[in-house]
Amino acid sequence: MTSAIRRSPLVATAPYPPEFAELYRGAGYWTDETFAQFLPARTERFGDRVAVIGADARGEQQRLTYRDLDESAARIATGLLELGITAGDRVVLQLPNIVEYVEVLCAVFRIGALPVFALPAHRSAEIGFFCRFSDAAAYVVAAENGGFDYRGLARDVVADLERPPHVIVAGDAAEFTPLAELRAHEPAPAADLDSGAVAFLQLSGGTTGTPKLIPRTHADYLYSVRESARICGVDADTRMLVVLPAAHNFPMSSPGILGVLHSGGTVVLAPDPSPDTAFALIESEKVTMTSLVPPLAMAWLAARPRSDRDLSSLQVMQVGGAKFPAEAAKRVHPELGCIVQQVFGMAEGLVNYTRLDDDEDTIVTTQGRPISVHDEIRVLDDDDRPVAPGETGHLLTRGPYTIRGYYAAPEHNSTAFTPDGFYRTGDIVRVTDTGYIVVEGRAKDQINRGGEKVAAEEVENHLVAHPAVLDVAVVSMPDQYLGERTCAFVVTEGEPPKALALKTFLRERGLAAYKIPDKVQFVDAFPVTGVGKISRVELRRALAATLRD
Ligand code: AMP
Ligand code: DBH
Repeated sequence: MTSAIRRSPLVATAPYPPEFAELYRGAGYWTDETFAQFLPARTERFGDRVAVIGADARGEQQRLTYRDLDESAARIATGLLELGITAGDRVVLQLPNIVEYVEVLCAVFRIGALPVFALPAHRSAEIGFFCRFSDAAAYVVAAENGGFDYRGLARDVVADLERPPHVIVAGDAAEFTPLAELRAHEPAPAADLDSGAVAFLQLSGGTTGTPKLIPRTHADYLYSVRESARICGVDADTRMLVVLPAAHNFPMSSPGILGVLHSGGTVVLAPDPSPDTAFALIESEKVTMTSLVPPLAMAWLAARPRSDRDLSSLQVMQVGGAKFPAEAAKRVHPELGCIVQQVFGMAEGLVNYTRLDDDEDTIVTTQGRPISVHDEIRVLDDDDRPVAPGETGHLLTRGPYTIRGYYAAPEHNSTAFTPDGFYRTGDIVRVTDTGYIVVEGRAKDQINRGGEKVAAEEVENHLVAHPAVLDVAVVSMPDQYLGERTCAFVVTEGEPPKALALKTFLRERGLAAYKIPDKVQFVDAFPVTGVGKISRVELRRALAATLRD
């Protein structure tokens, strides 16, 4: 076992200014509740109700009541403390949609440690970065999932780190610490924490060379969770199917797993996102609600005529993460029999919902309106001047649950936020006369692959490490199914390598599969303007335009 290492404390960058903290507390938005006490408090109210249904790491089907979940979390909490992991330490969580995800999440919260939310798709490049950058004390994985062995990934990650984290494994742990061992303890009490403190680090889809981590506080996130649950009609009778990766901000908090647990409802974890699996679970567990990205919603629409499953319990299908075209949104109610709710959100904060009782036109053609009257929305032109009402421009926002800065990224923060604390979302929007937001495009250098975000610069940095590559620009290309896919324009030294060789190169560098370019296009040189020099931003735009023609 790794010896206990004292981890550096988390330096909370860019906290909310005191006058705003006072405003949000005064309005009752921010309370004293923390994620350490969240589950114990719900267990007092909802003890015998079923909290989570799903498979465990060994593929056994589990149904945990609130009391079961709280008991597991409390025992695992002691196990974590015994390993030397304490309040404020960072714990990289990389678990698929299994019940252990919710147990470990609640255990980490209970001791006041900070989850860092990795996705199952991440590989050594991302996980190594999260561990190093957050100085993680622990890294939690499932032994194996979807044909991939996460213990092998853990070996690669640990071998590369100066201060390796404890590796904790759900399922067969090999040489690492089994999660089962952590459970074999007496329950730990819930930590007493300040609700204004950072509760976890969430991931941003990012636009920069390295991923950005998002510090969210107990008070700000719980406010968004409570209000989301209210807006989306979540209550103790809600049975939510979690199809998207559970650690993603959307299925976690909009209103997601946390919104359901807040309300005493039941979370049903889908082991895979296929319509067959989802339809079977909707029928057998009488699911009332789910959240999807547009390509999955399209797949459900396409699969419905072939399925005789009873989906009549499903009341609400939320769709977000990328723009859901109106033509598709229109089909949901007639073909699936449920209300569609558009969700335009970001892990940095701001979340917009169409309301369940909005008229059809609003639901189908807009991406919703903000959670809070204190969500401040600015739509600005390229020179940071407000556009005329209803005109299209850059969306900036500030509010009671939107961060004021990324974790430990002062330089990036100086451009990603205005001096008065507005977050530059990079989204191009217009606001309707009823205050609803319509997403019209994007200014940031990101590819949105059906809800999976890829930062152009991150992929470019990996590609230029190839010895034959002189220069590279990664851009989006339109795609019927995903909305967008990734294309890398590459200038090489001498004879270009095979596209496949470049993709293999990226995979071997440990980049998540969804970031590997869908297409590699070799060019002799990049287009230049009359001045002979163009910025990378313009270059990406020029190249993307050639794919659209
Ligand atoms: P992230 O900052 O990585 O959490 O990703 C949030 C981004 O996803 C937003 O800034 C948008 O670019 C995009 N996004 C999320 N939901 C929607 C939606 N419903 N329509 C269009 N874009 C969306
Ligand atoms: O795409 C997102 O990041 C997102 C979408 C919908 C999100 O973070 C959210 C809702 O909370």
